[in-house]
Amino acid sequence: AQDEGPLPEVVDWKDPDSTIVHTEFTVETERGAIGTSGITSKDVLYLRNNLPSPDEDRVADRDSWEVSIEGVREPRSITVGELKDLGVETVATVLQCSGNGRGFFDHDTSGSQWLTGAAGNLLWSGVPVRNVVDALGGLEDGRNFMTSTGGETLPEGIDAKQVVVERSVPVDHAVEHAILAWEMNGEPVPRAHGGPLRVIVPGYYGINNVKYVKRVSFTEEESDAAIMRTGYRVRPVGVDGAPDQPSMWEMKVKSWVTRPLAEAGTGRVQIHGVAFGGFNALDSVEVSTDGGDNWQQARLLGPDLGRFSWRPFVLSAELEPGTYTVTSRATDAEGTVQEEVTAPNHRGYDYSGWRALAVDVTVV
Ligand code: MSS
Repeated sequence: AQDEGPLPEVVDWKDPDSTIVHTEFTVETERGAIGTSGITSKDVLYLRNNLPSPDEDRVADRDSWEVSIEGVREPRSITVGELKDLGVETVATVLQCSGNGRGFFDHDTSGSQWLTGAAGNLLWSGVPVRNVVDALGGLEDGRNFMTSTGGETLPEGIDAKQVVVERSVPVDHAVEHAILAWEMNGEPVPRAHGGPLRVIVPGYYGINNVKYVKRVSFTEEESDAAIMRTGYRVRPVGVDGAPDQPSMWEMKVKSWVTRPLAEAGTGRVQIHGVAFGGFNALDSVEVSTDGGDNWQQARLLGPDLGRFSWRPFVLSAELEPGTYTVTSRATDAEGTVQEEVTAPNHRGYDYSGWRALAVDVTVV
């Protein structure tokens, strides 16, 4: 893929050689730029914005950023500074855009033609949502969802519901696992990635991880914002989005090879990649060098950073000169195996099929 322009201003500090600029709102990580240490550097992490990020001056005083907490018995606005005294947790999660892999579908899809690089694995620190709920008197009765609203300034003259980034997720999962994060990989969350405060919903697709969050409301119903009601719904090609279709919530089991991608020298070749269980923990990953006829168990690298993290893997293979179709296939802790082919869906969400994710490698 080729850059469609320079890096957008909000991420002009990223590494231009490790990223592919699709649009001013979408920047992808080069497939070979994912390393083997398990955590993705902010310098290569993908960007996906639905709206321009808030201006620098709105986020300059991070601790005074306010988020309104609603649907609890004692609702109120609370600053990041105050949240820091309610508790802290660190979680490693895969952040993956719903549309990651869209470019692998055979049917025409609108939206960025992401290949493998709308995904990263980050360490987030922040306060567990559960602590915030407890501090504000507990949930009001009958709350089924946690609905989070992004803090962007909305374009004028357009119905806010059509453009606002507002997402609902099942309340039980949120109370058990979600955090309100102010730190990413040991630094304040960069503005482009949701600083001063971002909702992190481990195991859920990127869209649910609302950036620069200004409101967290525990609601009876899902949000009626377009992005929730009709957007990010899995539906047959040609069918309109509707609330009764599956929402892009829980991620699937997935893996892909990151190296080598085209050529390798004869002899011992180290085949690298990343694998994750998505909503469930990862169990194992296999690698094939013959397009899926034969599989070998790969070795998981580095520390196990928990259920929602990805794991780099390596297979050391002895390869004679020739051409090899190299791919990987992950299995999650429930025994679900990464799919071979992903069925078409209208918006081209999460292509995870190992056959299309394969790379042809020539050993010379
Ligand atoms: N948030 C907000 N506030 N806004 C926007 O736009 N986007 C989404 C999430 N969140 C948004 C938010 C999406 S869609 C995604 S992926 C993510 O985010 C991304 O991230 P980063 O940091 O990478 O940029 Mo698809 O499913």
